[in-house]
Amino acid sequence: MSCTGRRSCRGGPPWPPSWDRAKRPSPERPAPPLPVAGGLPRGAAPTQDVDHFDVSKKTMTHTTTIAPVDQFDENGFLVVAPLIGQGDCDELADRLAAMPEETAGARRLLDEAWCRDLAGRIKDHPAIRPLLAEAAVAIQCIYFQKSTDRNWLVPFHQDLSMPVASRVDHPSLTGWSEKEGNLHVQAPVELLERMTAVRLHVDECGAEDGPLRLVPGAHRLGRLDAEAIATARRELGETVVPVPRGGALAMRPLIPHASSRSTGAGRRRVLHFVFAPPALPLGLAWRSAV
Ligand SMILES: O=C(O)CCC(=O)C(=O)O
Repeated sequence: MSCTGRRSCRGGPPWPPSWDRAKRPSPERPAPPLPVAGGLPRGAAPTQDVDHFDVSKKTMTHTTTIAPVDQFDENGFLVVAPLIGQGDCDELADRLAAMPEETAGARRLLDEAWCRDLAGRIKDHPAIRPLLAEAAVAIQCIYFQKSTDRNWLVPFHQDLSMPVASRVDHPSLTGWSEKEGNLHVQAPVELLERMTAVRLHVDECGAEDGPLRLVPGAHRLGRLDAEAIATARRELGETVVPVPRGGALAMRPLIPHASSRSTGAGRRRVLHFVFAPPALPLGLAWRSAV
């Protein structure tokens, strides 16, 4: 799912659209560490306190860490690892291997019963549920495969389009397009802010396997055109996000992201699920809602 004009997502406000809402980086405020979660139930305390006794110094230290759900809100992404087990990964790898080669890049995986089951499991996972909108549904699953034989890159963009059942003419609904026979429209920002993508990695994805690069915190800036994304990258920096096999990268569709070609020998297979609120405004309906 991506902005139709990847290199130029026009229509965004001029920079800085909501600079006061984003945290301005400074030399004293280095880029945040890569957020990794093991799981936090909905309603848990926003911070976690850890007491630690240092035997050699005979002193007690007290550390307060930011809860995963708050890291997700702040940075716009979170690595959840593991999300599924190694046996599950083997099963998924067999399933994907049995699919026609052209399925890679396909956007209609939710038509498959196994994929709908998997979407349900992901949605109910205790580390994922707090990152989703209330009563969220899976609206799309895209299969991405990258390897030395099938190598590609994606420049920085935001994911703005969503698959819907039928066309509704309304001045605030723009960017209508058809992808693989499915109608898509660019979602209003208020909806995009409540959507979550969960990218499940079937293979280990290291720095040389073409992982996503993200601009932490820039999901709070609304829709950005190419120039505003470039400014955000300069101001906020970018983070390369490796993900272990069976882990997932949860991210807001509005976070600017890119990925480079793979330079390694591995294969990077990803199932990219998109979760959204169940009801749509303006008389729209989801193409699929699981
Ligand atoms: O998987 C990737 O490397 C890129 C995916 C992407 O850009 C997208 O889902 O919009």
